[in-house]
Amino acid sequence: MRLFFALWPDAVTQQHWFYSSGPLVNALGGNRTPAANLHLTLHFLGEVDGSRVSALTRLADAAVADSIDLRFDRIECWRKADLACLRPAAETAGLSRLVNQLADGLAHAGFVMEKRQFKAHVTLARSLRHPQAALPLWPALDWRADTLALVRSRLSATGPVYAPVAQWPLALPSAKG
Ligand code: 2AM
Repeated sequence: MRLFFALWPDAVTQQHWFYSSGPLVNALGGNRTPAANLHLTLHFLGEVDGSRVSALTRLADAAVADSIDLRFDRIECWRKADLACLRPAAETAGLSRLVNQLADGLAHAGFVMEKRQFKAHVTLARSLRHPQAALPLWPALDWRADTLALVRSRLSATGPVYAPVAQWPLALPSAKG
């Protein structure tokens, strides 16, 4: 099955991102990501044998971290990937830590890692007809990411459908003693 690790927003957040970015994204003329598919990928794993899923859940158990505060303040168009995405205002130490912890766990468990450099983003649309330079998003979208998910991607007649197969709560920093 095709799997990836992601920070997974709740349905209300997905809807909020979808509708508040609508006017800007529609002007780019691409295929929009449905609200229910919006997420922030941490590690794309590709095809994984079902027998390896427990290794993934174990390494995520070990990597679980604090919740992560992000502020998305712009929409960027990435020419090479031909997509438009939400981008955070700044790199977040907590996010890099979680990405690195998962990377260590994946390497240790023998998973082949993606070569591309991690750049936090939420893909809003693909196949853009009118890409533009970065568009400021106002008001910015503040998000406390509190759920790490192992997500399955399946192809349907209308495009990919993403569904979390396992989730881990990220504790609030104050919840730690
Ligand atoms: P993207 O939005 O930047 O394309 C599911 O496909 C998720 O995994 C998407 O968020 C996608 O990122 C990410 N991903 C990373 N590498 C990928 C790859 N080689 N093929 C498909 N998706 C990939």
